[in-house]
Amino acid sequence: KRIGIIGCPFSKGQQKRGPELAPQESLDVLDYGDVDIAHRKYTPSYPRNMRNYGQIVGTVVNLASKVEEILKDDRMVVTLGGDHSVAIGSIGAHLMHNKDIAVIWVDAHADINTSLTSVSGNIHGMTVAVLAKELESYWPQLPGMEWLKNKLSLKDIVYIGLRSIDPLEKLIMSKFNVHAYGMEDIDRYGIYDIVQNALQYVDPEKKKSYHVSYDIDSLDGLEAPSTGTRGYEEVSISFGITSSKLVISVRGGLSLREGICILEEIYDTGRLAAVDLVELNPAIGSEDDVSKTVDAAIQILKAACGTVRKGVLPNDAVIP
Ligand code: DIR
Ligand code: MN
Ligand code: MN
Ligand code: MN
Repeated sequence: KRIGIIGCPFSKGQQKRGPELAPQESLDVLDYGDVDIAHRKYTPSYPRNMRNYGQIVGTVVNLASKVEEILKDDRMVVTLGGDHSVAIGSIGAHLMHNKDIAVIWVDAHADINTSLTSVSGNIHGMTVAVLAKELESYWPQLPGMEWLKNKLSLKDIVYIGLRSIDPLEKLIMSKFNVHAYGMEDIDRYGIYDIVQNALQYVDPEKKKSYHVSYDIDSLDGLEAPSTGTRGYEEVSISFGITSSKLVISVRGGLSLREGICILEEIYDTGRLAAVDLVELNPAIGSEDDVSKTVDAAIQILKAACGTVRKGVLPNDAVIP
């Protein structure tokens, strides 16, 4: 298995890992370095309600050309974020390389807001909508995104692990019949069956090139505490005549084992071409929290690279 690894330390601090992803000698991992982060500020036609648009446009273009280079070298691409906006670049490049892709979006969130539906203005919550062919007419002009010619059809994406969706995101998903498995579906059917169903839905002919976009906040906060938005939710509480809004973290995310299972099963298809690992934020939490979260990310990436938990036989060895 040949792998190309690329760092895109956009906005949330740098995550550069490489050697620890090569647990088996059969792995050939090449580090393609880090993407240049753009510092372009204001563009005349800066779209409204899209924070840091100029930097994001500049960065994803740089990332896209690296990702294309790795795919051309016939390696599986591992993109280490960075926040989830980097998937505009990685998935955009995958689509340029091969139009026939299937995206498995593992996340607490759907990231399918447009600039007009987003409450936060954070572009990491808009990534899927930027990429989606069906949503093109719902956007204003997006200068600098013209390179994104082959868009993703919403039929070619499936979500796993959702637990925090904005009402207008839900409206978009139901209008376009976007296939999604929430935490309750995983409770009901178990992660193994959910993954098999997801793959059957998104790639019935078993020929697509898979792109897994893995947001670490899909994991429960106990497993991966160092991330920016662990499925945040606003609740109103009232005390007599006064009421106030409180932002709470939505508990009840994926276990690490469920996360590992998703990648193991997709690896088993033999067609996993690209993985993004995003939203790991070492600036959040204690040192312990950070190392726990990094460990979780590494286990997930190892599964994506074909690690078998019950072990593999060494080549031509005999028991001494
Ligand atoms: C919310 C939160 N839906 C937003 N989204 C994300 O800001 O659009 N948090 N992705 O990680
Ligand atoms: Mn996300
Ligand atoms: Mn998320
Ligand atoms: Mn398996």
